Amino acid sequence: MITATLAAIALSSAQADLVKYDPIPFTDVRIKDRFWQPRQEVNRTATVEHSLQQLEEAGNYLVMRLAAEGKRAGYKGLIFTDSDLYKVLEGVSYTLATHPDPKLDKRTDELIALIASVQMKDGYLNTWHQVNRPEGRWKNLRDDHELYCAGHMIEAAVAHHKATGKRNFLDIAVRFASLIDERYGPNGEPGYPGHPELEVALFKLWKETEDDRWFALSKKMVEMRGTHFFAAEHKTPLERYNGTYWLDDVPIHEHKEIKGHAVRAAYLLAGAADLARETQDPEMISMLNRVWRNAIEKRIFITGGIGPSRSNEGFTVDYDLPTLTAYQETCASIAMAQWGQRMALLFGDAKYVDSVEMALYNGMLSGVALDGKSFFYVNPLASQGNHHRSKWFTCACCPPNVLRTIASLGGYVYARSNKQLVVNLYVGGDLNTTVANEPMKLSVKTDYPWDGRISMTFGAPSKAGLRLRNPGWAQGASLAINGKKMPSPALEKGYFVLSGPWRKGDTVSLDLPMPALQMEAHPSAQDDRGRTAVQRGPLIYCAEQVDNTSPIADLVLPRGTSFKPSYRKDVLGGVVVIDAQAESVAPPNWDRTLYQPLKVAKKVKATLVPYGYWDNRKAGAMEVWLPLIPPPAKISGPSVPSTKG
Ligand code: FUB
Ligand code: ZN
Repeated sequence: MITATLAAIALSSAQADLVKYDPIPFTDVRIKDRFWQPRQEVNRTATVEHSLQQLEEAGNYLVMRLAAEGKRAGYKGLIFTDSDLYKVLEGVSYTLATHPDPKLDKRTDELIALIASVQMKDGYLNTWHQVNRPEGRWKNLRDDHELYCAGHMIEAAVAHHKATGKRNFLDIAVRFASLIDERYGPNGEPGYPGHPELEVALFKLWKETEDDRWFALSKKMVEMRGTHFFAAEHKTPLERYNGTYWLDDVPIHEHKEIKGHAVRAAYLLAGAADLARETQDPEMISMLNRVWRNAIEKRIFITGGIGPSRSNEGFTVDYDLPTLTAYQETCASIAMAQWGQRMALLFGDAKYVDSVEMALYNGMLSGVALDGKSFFYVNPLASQGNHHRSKWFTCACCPPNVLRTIASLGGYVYARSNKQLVVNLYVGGDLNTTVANEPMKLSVKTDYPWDGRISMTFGAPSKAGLRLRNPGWAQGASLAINGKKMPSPALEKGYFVLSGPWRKGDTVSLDLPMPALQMEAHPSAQDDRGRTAVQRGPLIYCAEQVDNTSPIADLVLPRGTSFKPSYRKDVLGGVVVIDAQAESVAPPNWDRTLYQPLKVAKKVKATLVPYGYWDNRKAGAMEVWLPLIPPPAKISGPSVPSTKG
């Protein structure tokens, strides 16, 4: 009895933690800075066209035509190829929302008409199955990605509806969702996607249409997970079933770690966070907290991405954070940002935004070249000079994911409660929205993340309070209102809390000191042991061969060395470069030598650039984690015999 009472108290305290901020849509945020604006511009003017062309070359339109014509041969692409087209259309819709473009709008409508022509009478739509194996429809939810593609279609359709007000895409999505609902909804048979994604998509569809069917369907998909449906589907005896890869190993409420396939895991957790926001299910809330802690304390790369291993595109064990072989799929960084964003809104705690920021400014950004036309799928933290971006991929999930994320980036910047504006990211530009049923106009001047000074000026009077994120990396932030320093501003859950009212022209200035920090990893992270990474603000830096005369492998960055950051217009389109006092120690040659004088380290300057910008110039080695002292030489040859016989 006492135990039950204690459990009830613990559960209701989980609910009490919920704050539930609402996101402010990216369409209310105009980005005008030196960091994101150029990226958004390239995204809109280069990546969109590039992607539409790559879809043509990859066969995405061809397979739509084949399916529309009822053809049964000639398919090109993977089983989830439709999702690439949908993600591109989602990204395109976001650009249409901020930059109306009649030509692009027409092209989009033509593609939507093509998609409509594929849809079967009952609402089904999946080119791979329609062409290759119509009889295999819904037979293998674990692997066949029908529900995953449906999810991406729904997200795209919602984005298109919001951007254009047209229903042409939304109607297709609703028809398909209705079919899925009839089959797998609350009154249907068991089943959930092998690759989560549909869960978050249905949530968006619910918000857009206010049709509760989509909420109930998403809820079922999240809550049923872990009932070993895939074992039943594949007739795998339970004693031989390991559902970890699909997060189907334990009931959803019981997860303790982030595990399995990285993108699947973070998309599912994002869906669970959406659901917990509505149901306030204390066990779901506890699970989210537990798994978040495991992710942040033991499994995330310093660059904000997740998933160390190529073999399962996902997780292995705690602290497995390799550098050269880090997988860190671009989609996984994006998925992490999506999950973190939902956690931040749900719990109203700035610590979640720290992770969102790291994922967006590092892991995600490295996924795309500065010209917006080539991409990383895998994002290692070290390279011997042979890892480069590609124009597209056979498995092309990452490029369109970057496209849609950059196009809608403004959506991560602000949130609101019924009486406060929450500033999560510091991005120069204008906010034009409503908070507490009043207009909220803010003009933000900053050179963040190159500089930590931010000045926010109200363009209209407002009674709303302000919550300004004090990033986890920022020590000694200072705040001023209309030039008058606030001696000790209140900090709550990582936010500086300021109350209104504000007059038009009032200015709040925040100064976040941004020294270059030498970071170290938990000693259990073997690959980072004895090494240091450099972080300045939210940016992780790396040494690239092109900037350095010493071979990258010989560079040593001693503890407490000095750093000189400077904005360099001529480097990578304009970035803050960090010059560091480093040493260079070439590995000794041990051929036929047992002893030799210790090599004297040469003092050298090492030049570091933001990780998100690497591999945009001459190919060469790259390293995020540099040694603090010369690492022991790798040796080959006979080892010392054991004295124990
Ligand atoms: O399975 C669809 C996508 O392809 C996943 O999200 C990526 O990891 C890649 O495997
Ligand atoms: Zn991907």
